[in-house]
Amino acid sequence: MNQQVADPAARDTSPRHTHVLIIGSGFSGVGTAIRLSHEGYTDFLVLERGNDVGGTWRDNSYPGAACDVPSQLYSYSFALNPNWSRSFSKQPEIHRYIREVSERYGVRDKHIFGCEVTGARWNDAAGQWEVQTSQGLFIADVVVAGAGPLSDPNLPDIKGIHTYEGEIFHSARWDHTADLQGKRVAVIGTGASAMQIVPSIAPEVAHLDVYQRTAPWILPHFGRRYLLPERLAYKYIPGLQRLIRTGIYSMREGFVFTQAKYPVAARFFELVARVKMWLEIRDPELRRKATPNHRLGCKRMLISSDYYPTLARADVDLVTDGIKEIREHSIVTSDDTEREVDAIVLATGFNVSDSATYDLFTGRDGRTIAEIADIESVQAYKGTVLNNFPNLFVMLGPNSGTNYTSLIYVIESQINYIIDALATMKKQGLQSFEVRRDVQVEYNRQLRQQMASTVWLTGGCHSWFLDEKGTNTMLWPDFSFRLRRILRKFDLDAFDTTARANAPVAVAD
Ligand code: N01
Repeated sequence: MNQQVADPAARDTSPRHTHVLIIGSGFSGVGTAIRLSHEGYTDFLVLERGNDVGGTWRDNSYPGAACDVPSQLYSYSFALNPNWSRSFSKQPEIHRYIREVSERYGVRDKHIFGCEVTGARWNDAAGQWEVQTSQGLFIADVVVAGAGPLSDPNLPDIKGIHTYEGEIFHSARWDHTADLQGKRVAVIGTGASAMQIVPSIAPEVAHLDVYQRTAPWILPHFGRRYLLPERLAYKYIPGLQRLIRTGIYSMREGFVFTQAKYPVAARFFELVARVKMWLEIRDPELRRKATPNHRLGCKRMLISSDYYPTLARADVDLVTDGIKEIREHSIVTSDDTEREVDAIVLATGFNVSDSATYDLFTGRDGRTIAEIADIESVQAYKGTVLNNFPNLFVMLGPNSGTNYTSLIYVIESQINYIIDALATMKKQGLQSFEVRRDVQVEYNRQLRQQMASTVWLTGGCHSWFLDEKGTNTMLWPDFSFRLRRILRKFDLDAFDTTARANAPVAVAD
C-alpha cells in the first residue's frame, strides 16, 4: 500500500494523479476509503486538513460532547461495536471508534494529513478535477467531497466581539488550555452543543449566563451505561446486536411522521416536553422564558436530562434579551443590562447552507456551487451529485440530511451509489458523468413539493435547515430507507457522459 507522508521536506511540486480523491476523513471519508479498498481499488487518496481522522468527532471535544443518536445506530454497518460503554456514546469513544476502524481496515496510510484543499476546478478538456491544496496540486478522475456540513464554525457578527479581552472560543474549537474554574462564563446559543456544554461546565464556574435567542424543545434523555452482561451478549450472541440495531432504526423512522408526513402528530411530543419542563423548572418566570414559540421538530429536536435542572441553579441565568454588543469584559443586552464575563463560549453552530465546500468547487461552466446556489438555492440529485459538476460526489450533500437517525446510514447509502458509479464508469469506459439538468430540476421540483407541508417549513421557526431564501436545502423529507433505495444503483440514464480516450466500445448487459 502506498504510504503517503505529510512531511513538507518530502513535498514534490509536480501534480499527483489519483483515480479517486476523497476530501475529509470523518465518517464519510473513512467509510468511502474502506469501501473502495474492499472493492479492490488501490488508486485513491484521502486529503485531511487536520492531523487525525474523525472529522466532527475529532473537532468537537467540548465538555459533555456526546452523540444524541443511540450508539447502536452510530457505527458503520460493517463494523458494529459491541463495546460501546453507553447507550448514547460520548465524543472520545466515537473518536476512538473511527480511529480504530480506519486502522483495522488499513486505510489510514491512504491519508495525507495536514493537507487543506483550497480550491478545485473541473478541467473539461481532460475530464478531470484539478485540486489545489496546501501541499500542491492533485489531479483526480473522481472527487468525493466528504467535509460535511458541520465543519465550519459560525462565528456571530456581534458588535464589538473583536474588542473582547477575555477568553472566547467556539464550541467546535474548544480551548482546552482555558481554565473556566471559578470564572464568570457566558454561553451564547441554545442548540444541541449548548445542551451538552451548559450542564457540564455549570458546576465548575462561578457564574454562568446562557444567552438564548430561540427557546428549544427538549425531550427526555434516556441514556445510560451498558451493563457488562449486555456488552457480552452483543459480543457473543450472533445477530443480537444487529437485531437491536434494526429495532432502534425502525422505531426512529417513526419521527418522519411527526416532522414530514403528519406534523400534527408532534403535539404528543410537545406535551411530553412541557411536562418535563414543568417537572424540572419550578420557577414560572424561568419556565416562561424557556418555553418555545414554534412547533416541535421545526428546529432539531434536542434531548437532555440535565439542561433544565442546570438552568434552575441559583448560579445560572437564562438571558433572553438580545445581545446588543460585546465590550472588553462584558456583554450588553438590548435592555442595556451589562453583564461582566471572564470567558465566552460561542455555541452558535456552523455555516451550513453556505458551507465552505460550496466555494471550493468550480464546475464545468466556471461557476462555483456557491455562485449557483446564490441564484437558485443549492440543488443536487439524490443529495449526492450536482449538474455542472461532473465526476463529483458530495457526501451529506443538499437535502440528504436526516435529523432523527444516524447520518452514517445516509453516508453508507451514498457510498453504495459511488461504488456502483465507479463500476459503471469502468464497465462503460467513461471519462466523465454529469447529472442532466432536466433530471435534477424535476427531482428537486418533487422534493420541494414534498417539503412544503413539513414542520421545517410550517413550524414557525427559522432554523439552519433553511437557506437565506427560506428553502430547506438540508433535509431529506422522507423515510431514510427510501433514500437508501434510490441510491442503491447508479442510474446512468440520468447522466450525460463522455467516453474515455482509447476506451473499448461498451457492450450493454
Ligand atoms: O448549533 P445550532 P449546535 N446570537 O445551530 C444561536 C449537530 N450536533 O452546534 O436558534 C445569538 O443548533 C442559535 O440561536 P437560534 C446537530 O446536527 C449533533 O448546537 O438560531 N445566538 C442557536 O441557539 C446540531 O443541530 C450533536 O435563534 C446565536 C445556537 O446558537 C448541529 O450539530 C451534538 C447567534 C446554534 O445552534 C449544530 O448544533 C451537537 C447569534 N448571532 C451538535 N447565532 C449530536 O449529538 C447563532 N445563535 C449528534
